[in-house]
Amino acid sequence: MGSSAEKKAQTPENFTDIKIKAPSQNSVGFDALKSSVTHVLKYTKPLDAIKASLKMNQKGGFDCPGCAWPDPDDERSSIGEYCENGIKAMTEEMQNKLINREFFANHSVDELAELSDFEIGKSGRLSEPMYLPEGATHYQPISWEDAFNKVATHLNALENPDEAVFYTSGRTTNEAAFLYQLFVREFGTSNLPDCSNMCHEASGSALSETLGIGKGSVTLDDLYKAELVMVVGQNPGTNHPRMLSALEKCKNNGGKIITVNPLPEAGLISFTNPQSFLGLLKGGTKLTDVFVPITINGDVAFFKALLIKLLEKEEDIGEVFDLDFIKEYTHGFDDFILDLKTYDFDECLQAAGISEAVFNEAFELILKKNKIIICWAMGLTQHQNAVDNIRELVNLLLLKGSIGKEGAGTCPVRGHSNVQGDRTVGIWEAAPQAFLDKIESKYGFKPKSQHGYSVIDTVKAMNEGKVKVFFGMGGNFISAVPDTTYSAIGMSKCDLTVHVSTKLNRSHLVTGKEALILPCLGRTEKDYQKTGVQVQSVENSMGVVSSTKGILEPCSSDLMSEVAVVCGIANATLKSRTKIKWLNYKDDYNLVRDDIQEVIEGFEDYNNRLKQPSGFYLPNGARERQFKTNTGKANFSINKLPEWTLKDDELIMMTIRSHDQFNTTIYGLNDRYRGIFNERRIIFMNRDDMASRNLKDQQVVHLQSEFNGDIRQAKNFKVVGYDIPKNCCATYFPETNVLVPIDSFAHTAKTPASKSVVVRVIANTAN
Ligand SMILES: Nc1nc2c(c(=O)[nH]1)N[C@H]1C(S)=C(S)[C@@H](COP(=O)(O)OP(=O)(O)OC[C@H]3O[C@@H](n4cnc5c(=O)[nH]c(N)nc54)[C@H](O)[C@@H]3O)O[C@H]1N2
Ligand SMILES: Nc1nc2c(c(=O)[nH]1)N[C@H]1C(S)=C(S)[C@@H](COP(=O)(O)OP(=O)(O)OC[C@H]3O[C@@H](n4cnc5c(=O)[nH]c(N)nc54)[C@H](O)[C@@H]3O)O[C@H]1N2
Ligand code: SF4
Ligand SMILES: [Mo]
Repeated sequence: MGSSAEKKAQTPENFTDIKIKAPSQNSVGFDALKSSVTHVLKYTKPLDAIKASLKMNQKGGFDCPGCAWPDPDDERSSIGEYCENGIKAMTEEMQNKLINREFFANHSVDELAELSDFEIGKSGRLSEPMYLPEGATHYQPISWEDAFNKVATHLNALENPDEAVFYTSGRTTNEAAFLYQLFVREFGTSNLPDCSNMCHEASGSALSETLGIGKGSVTLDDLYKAELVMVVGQNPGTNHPRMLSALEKCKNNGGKIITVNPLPEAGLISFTNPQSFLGLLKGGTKLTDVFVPITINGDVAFFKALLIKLLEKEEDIGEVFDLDFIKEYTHGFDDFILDLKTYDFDECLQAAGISEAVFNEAFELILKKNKIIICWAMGLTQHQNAVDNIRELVNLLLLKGSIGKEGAGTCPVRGHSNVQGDRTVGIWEAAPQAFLDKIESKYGFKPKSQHGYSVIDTVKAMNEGKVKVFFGMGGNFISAVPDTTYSAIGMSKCDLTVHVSTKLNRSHLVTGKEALILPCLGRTEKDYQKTGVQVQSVENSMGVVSSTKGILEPCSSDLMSEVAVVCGIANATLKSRTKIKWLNYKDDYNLVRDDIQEVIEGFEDYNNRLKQPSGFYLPNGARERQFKTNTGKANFSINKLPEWTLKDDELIMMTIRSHDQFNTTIYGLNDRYRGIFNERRIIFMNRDDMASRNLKDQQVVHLQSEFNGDIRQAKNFKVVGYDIPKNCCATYFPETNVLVPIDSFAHTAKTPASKSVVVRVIANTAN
């Protein structure tokens, strides 16, 4: 009998010898160049890396496998359109080591599970399909055909198609994602959870309701032209580094920046553009004009305080609100104002945890500006009241008429490089009926209308024994989802777990009774099919669809493209009952795009328009002031302050990314900007909170979270005194996912509340 699923799902609790320095005041510059070069030399063939980097994010090249930040529409830098973390994402995929049958013969699943996520990732690229039979300790090789038949046999043996779940992570291209959801719907379920459920789902939900489109409204050009950009709950210096160049351009054009974050993140305070020689000499541009050190989940309170004061000024002196816009384009203004008047400014300020002086500085910047962009990411979406957070910032934009005009609007900054595109082409457990009707009329089968499982629903259904087959198209489900122990128990109840992956990860080790690893091509690699090397497409955070084409030879001849995997499995599973010629698509991806253009609005002439060097914009109603909401107008909304009652010994914890990881892929053990080196098991704490608990720097503690009476525990973290508001603390994801309660999620959007986990810090008396 091997280790339990719960144990295998845990990251090891040992320390790696921490070094601490003062946090940086500046981002990028020479250190970033140094870090990328070190990475390239250590893990790849440097010549390939240079060749690939010159094609990354270039017209006709491949799309960076990192985040979803857009590329400029017009000119692209010839030195390179990428950042330090783009290079790391690329080199992670291009590793010079391969994982093959010998590797798996030499290492049992239990043994691999004892490695850290960093070590697992550095084992190399998956290079051939592998199978873990029931009761076996080691994975063994399997042919592609047998693997497809195994999946088909399991799927066809289910009593009900809803006993299968098909997860997607956001790297999957439009072509693969469209076919995947088509297969799943023809198979008979809408169980299509995706990483978006844990990410920007709350943004989609709030924006659809208020502005009629679940995506942001701005373009890159708008950012350059904004008078004011607010960056709220986002750490672009690490997670969307090239956004800093856009912010720099905005500043050079006279724009101002307000940053709202519990942490003074280096990237936002000041930035040295590595592609600007002058910038390197000058030592950087100061980006943030006003830093608002908000308490975790204090955002509704902060925005309300702003709204209250704006209303006062409007009533006093006028010309603060855009009354013409409000009259012509919005709904619910009077009710919104009535409700706003019931709130007390001082209470809001206190709940936001900021001083009146800081508030006034931010307020003065906002008061006179009419071209405002608000950017946000996980700091707003991963709370129980995440949808309120976003609806409240929309209220501010509506009062200012800051939507649907140049230099103004909403900018939810998306995570994975094609997470937005996946949703556009139908990866959605709650797809709109109009989309399902289109599928029916095109393909002649009736997709299930009833909504399927989201991520949270999936984990619960697994635990209830309702899921027999889990299929993951990319991603690392077990490490990404909340409540690791509970989730691992659920996963182990499945009969078959399947992962289409480029790299080994913990989800391959926490399995159902049987498991399959299906290795696929990455973005950088050429996708050879019958009609030649295939082009695919992706959509970035600003709704631009562009092509991506790999340029390197595949790292192994036994890899398949995601498209080919979907076609193979669909063909093996649906056999004669399908209405679709699955195998044709894999020979020629143009055929997939022909279908997409028939089913999804905005993709007219897809194949031709994809040839345009910068791609094409998808339609966006909010950008045109056409609000496709239930009222036909942009809706004001009424949002309450969250109610927090922390007990004396409790803190609110946010689980965040270090500078050296891409989600669950750990590039290295440093968090350079925050001054942490060679350690991930740390907790950032306010020094007063440390003093009141008698905790010293680097002291070892255990963390406990309590939710609805259940206690969850994570052992061994080193305390790091940091510039973070009182009663707040921060740890890295995924080490502390074990503490995030499965039932703590955003109302209506079900995004896990992984930025507001109530914890107790318990000194380890053994040290
Ligand atoms: N290099 C790299 N790039 C990435 C990723 C990666 O892991 N590594 N991940 C990708 C993905 S999938 C995503 S979704 C994005 C994530 O991008 P981010 O959302 O920037 O990532 P997080 O580290 O989760 O950071 C959240 C930020 O919100 C702040 N914050 C936390 N709670 C609150 C709050 O209550 N209020 C406010 N105002 N701020 C708060 C934190 O201090 C932190 O600065 O990045 C994408 N890009
Ligand atoms: N506590 C806490 N939990 C979180 C978050 C948080 O902030 N805090 N953030 C959440 C967010 S925003 C997100 S998006 C999720 C991320 O959840 P996921 O998307 O599931 O996780 P990743 O770590 O991005 O997935 C990495 C794996 O994807 C595979 N992969 C990489 N490239 C490709 C490819 O091109 N094709 C295929 N098929 N596979 C590939 C590799 O095998 C790699 O191991 O995690 C969420 N979980
Ligand atoms: S900003 Fe994001 S998409 Fe652009 S190069 Fe960096 S990681 Fe890649
Ligand atoms: Mo994400």
